[in-house]
Amino acid sequence: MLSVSSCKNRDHLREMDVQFSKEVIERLAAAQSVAVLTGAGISAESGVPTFRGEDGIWNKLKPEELASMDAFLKNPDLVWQWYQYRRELMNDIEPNPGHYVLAEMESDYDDFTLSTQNIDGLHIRAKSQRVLELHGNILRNRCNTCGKLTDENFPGDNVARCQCGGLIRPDVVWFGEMLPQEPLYDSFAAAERADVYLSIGTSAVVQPAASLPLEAKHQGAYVVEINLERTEISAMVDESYLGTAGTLLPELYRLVKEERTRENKD
Ligand code: BJW
Ligand code: ZN
Repeated sequence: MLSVSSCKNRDHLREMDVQFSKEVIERLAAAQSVAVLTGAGISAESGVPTFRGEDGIWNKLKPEELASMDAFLKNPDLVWQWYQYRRELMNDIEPNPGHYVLAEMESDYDDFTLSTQNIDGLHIRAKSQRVLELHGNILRNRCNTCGKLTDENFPGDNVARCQCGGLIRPDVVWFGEMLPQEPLYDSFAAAERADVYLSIGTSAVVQPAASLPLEAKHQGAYVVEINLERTEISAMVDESYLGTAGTLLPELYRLVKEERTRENKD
């Protein structure tokens, strides 16, 4: 069993040795408002490749050549094929314990907000009721001309066309594009009122999502990061735990529930 120790601003180097601080457990047990930002790392254990880092897909491919409007207009079929390939990769994936524990937390807290940069829909499949998808969803498409959204699946390697004649594109947010207004607004509002903010499996380099944990910190939240490695924000958060989200997050929440039970008995 993991033991509890009080430690701040400390990286925990080996997952099996991770000791969650008394402070994070107590703060989560007492929190009225909790907000979370997830990134590709939380889905890595489900088999979805991350973008950056050791096994990141962008070690081999340049993002601006595929995830931008310029790229799409220059070579729509190539960009379409890239997304068809990634949709295929996602056919057989399932949520993992990291996704499931966030759905459980949502039902335990009165004020809980889950913002994700992921486009894989795994939080929804893990039964999180309200997921603020900041970068869209790869399972949806929309017309590049009239904007019509569709869940229709368009097979094939050539970009599909809308009834209006426009090109069909995945409903994801590319570089240089605005994030959807309402989820973005709600994410910042949640960061501002959070007692505890969790940043899980994100390299925290892509704006504006990467500003959420720091905004939370600025507004007084206790900010905790879980990631395989140190990130851009590790030095600025209250605690940074190194390890896999699918193991550490359920373990952390198990300790929080234990703490609640203890408090109720006292
Ligand atoms: C584990 C793990 C395990 C692994 N457990 N952990 C300079 C300053 C500020 C901003 C900019 C700037 N220059 C340009 C910008 C703007 C730009 C930006 O931020 N660029 C930066 C890269 C510099 N941002 C934008 O363009 C955004 N729009 C915008 O700003 O609009 C306003 C505007 C408009 C016009 C002009 C100017 C301003 C839009 C950003 C859209 C991002 N879209 C993508 C692609 C989506 C579609 C697709 O999938 O193809 O979204 S980019 C890609 O990165 C994807 C992700 O959601 C996003 C974030 O990545 P994430 O989730 O953090 O993944 P990774 O791979 O980076 O990290 C994974 C982490 O997990 C790693 O740290 C691992 O260690 C860890 N990990 N396994 C725990 N098991
Ligand atoms: Zn159209």
